[in-house]
Order: sequence, then structure tokens, then C-alpha cells
Amino acid sequence: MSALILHHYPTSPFAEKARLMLGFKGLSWRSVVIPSILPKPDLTALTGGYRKTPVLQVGADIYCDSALIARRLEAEKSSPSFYPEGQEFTSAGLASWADSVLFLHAVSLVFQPASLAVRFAKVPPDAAKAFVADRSAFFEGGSATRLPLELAQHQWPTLMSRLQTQLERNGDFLLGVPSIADFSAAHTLWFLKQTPVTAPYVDDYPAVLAWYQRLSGFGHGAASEQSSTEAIEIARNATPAPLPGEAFSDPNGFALGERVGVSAVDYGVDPVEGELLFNGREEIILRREDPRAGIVHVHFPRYGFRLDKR
Ligand SMILES: N[C@@H](CCC(=O)N[C@@H](CS)C(=O)NCC(=O)O)C(=O)O
Repeated sequence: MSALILHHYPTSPFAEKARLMLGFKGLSWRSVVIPSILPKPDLTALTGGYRKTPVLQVGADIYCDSALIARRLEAEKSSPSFYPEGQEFTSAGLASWADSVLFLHAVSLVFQPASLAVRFAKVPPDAAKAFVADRSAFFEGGSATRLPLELAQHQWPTLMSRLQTQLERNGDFLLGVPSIADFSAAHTLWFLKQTPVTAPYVDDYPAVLAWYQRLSGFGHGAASEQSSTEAIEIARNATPAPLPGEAFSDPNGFALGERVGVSAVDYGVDPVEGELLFNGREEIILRREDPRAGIVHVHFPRYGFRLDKR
């Protein structure tokens, strides 16, 4: 059986979501640390151009986006589940809202000057400048826009007060039992907790803080280090997993075998080109051949990713 390989870096909130998901499932995994800004030649040898963090690799199968990584981990180990029975729409819907709306509030709060000054205190000025430039370009061409700081500050107390009230009345987790919604909200709070400037956005709400600590308590599972060149070698020597069997007809007429581009809708919209191998309700799979990684199957969530003819 192929190992689970997470391509990530320590300071990425969505990577923290993936690490906590691995911890919740009690899984062992290999850790490949990737750069936090472009270029990322070893990552894109596997993905074909997708540059966001995290990415999960299982042999020659590459899973982009934490929403699909959650589904792949669920397939790896179904219990405990991210999608409590009878709450499939609510858990995935709330997770998707938290990953976008809640997260973009935190991005504005974290990118405020006082917070950046602390985060970059030990980073050489050129590296800090390069990071800020990378992230400005990252939002070009997608549907998401950066929230003005004033609006994020204005709306944050509403979001946290609602969360605080629900947690006080309704138990330990958002849907009563743990679900993907908890992990999608927790990584945003983790992001804010990283410096004393933004930690009060969480700490001022005791029930929220206790819930966040409950989720952090799941830990990260058992990780061992791996180099990016070893990961590429693993892909090269592996055969992609059999495709899922699912009858689905594409509403826009995309046919299997067609050459397509797949890109995120919101931000970080760099397209990945390949042959459309699978097109289902939750997942799109492209086949691509890479000079270093060989034949790989690159998987994307359907929701939040668009298909274009090439
Ligand atoms: N929808 C994506 C969002 C991932 C995301 O925005 N990741 C950030 C880091 S937390 C990123 O890719 N930043 C740019 C980079 O790492 O190059 C997911 O759920 O995985």
C-alpha cells in the first residue's frame, strides 16, 4: 500500500487543517516541506501547475485542495468520519463556508500592519517583501477578493459571538459530533493564534477557545520526513489507482478523453492541463505525463474548480 505523503509547510493554515485531519483519523504520513511562495518546481512536477498548499500524494495519485484531501482520507479510514450520517450537506456546506468566508476574514486580520510586523520580525526584509508580492498576485483572476481590514474587524465579533453562543448551548462540536466543519473552522483560528496581535480574536471568546483546544488536541498523527525528490521518485515508480466507477453525465458536455484545463475558481487559479479521465459528482481526475514524475493522476474537487476545453 502506498504511503500518504503531505506536501505542506509549517505556517500554512490549510496545511494545519490537513495535519489535524490526519491526527483525527490517527493516520501515519510522510511530510514533504514545500516552499511557501513560487517557484515550487518539485510540487508542480506532481500537480502540473497547481501551487496551493496542501497537496496529498498517494503513489502516482495527487490530491489538490484540502476539501478533496478530506474525502481521500475518509476513503483511507472511514471511522471516525468527517461526514456524520444524515449531515452530509450540512457538514460539507459549513466546511466550505468556513474555508472561504471565515478564512478570508482571518487573512485580512493577519495581514494588518501590526500583525505582519510581528510575523516578519525575524524574516529578512527581502523575503518579507517577496511573500507579500506573491500573495497579492495570488488573488488575481479569481472570484475571491481580499476583504478590507475595517470590514473584517467590523464583522468578526458577529461571527465569533454566534459561535460562542452555539458552543455554550450545543456541546463539544459544531454538529454535536466531530465533522469536517470543525476542522475547516479550526485552521482559521490557528492562523490567528500564531501571534499576540491576532490571538485575542480567538481568546476573547472562552467557549470558542475551549473548542479550538479540543480540536488541536487531536494532534497531527505520526509524521516522518521525506524529501521532495524522493516523493517525485515514488510517483514515477507507482501506477495510479483504478478510477472510481460512477455514472455521471456532465451538464456542460465535457467528455472523457478530452484535453482540458482545471483551475480553482476563487484564487490561485493557475490551470492544470491534462486528459479528462474521470468527471464525477465530487471529483475530477486528469491524466498528465511529467518528465520527472511520469504518468500521474491529478485529482481536484468538483465544487470550486472549473473545467475549460483546451
Ligand atoms: N481551497 C484550498 C485553499 C488552500 C490555500 O489557500 N492555501 C494557502 C496556504 S494556507 C496557499 O496555497 N498559499 C499559497 C501557497 O502556499 O503557495 C484548500 O482547501 O486546500
